[in-house]
Amino acid sequence: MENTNSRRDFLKKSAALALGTIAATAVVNNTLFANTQNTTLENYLLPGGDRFTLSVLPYTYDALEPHIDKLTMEIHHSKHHQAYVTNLNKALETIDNSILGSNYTFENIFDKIEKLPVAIRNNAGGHYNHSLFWILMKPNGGGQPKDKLAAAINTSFGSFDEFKKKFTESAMNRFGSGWAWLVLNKSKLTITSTANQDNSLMNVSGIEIKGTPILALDVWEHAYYLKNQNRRADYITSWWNIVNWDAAESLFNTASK
Ligand code: MN3
Repeated sequence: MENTNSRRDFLKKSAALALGTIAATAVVNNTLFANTQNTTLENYLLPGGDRFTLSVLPYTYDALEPHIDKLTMEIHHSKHHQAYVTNLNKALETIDNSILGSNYTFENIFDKIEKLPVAIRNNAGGHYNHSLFWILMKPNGGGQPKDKLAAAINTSFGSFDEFKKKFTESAMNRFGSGWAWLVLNKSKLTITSTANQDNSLMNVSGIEIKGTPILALDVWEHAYYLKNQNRRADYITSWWNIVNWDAAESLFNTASK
């Protein structure tokens, strides 16, 4: 019992620490969930009590229609994402505490990922990546970023159209299942992609570009197959209409501080 209690205590502490370390989400707490019931970041992306938890989306399952259909959103969130959360919690029960110590934040998990079982790599990645993916979409999104992110994209890629073209190519060229990313590393914006549920925060070989995610696109078939079948290009075209540039801007501003 003592172990259980102390584990719960340190997870609570690590949740508080993570608020500072997963900088990407700090602003999200105050803005993106403002109109939802489940407004706390702790409920969304961090361990709740002694468990990671799946939070509700900041919009309804049909809110992204016609670009992403209701059934896809429902299965993607309530089945696929839930499975990553469930399996992450199971996998964390099996590990030697000397690896993560008392710090169960994503930052620490991703930093030690090479020493952890592959189930943690897949499921912590799955949980984190999807949590970002949801907040980086919104009804009536799309268009272009404004302010500092727009300027940084122009500096890095020449123009928004050139950025969009390169990001789309990266998402199209990811063979099999994975993600396309815009990441920030030392004030440099880069487009990259990762396989499976890997991401650019993971400290492990095979991650080409390290950095803080600013934009995330899931290109697993489960993200589009019901509506688009094999047509990934159509899904990506649709996705540009629902990108939440306010969220991306928040992530960029936090990461570039
Ligand atoms: Mn997915």
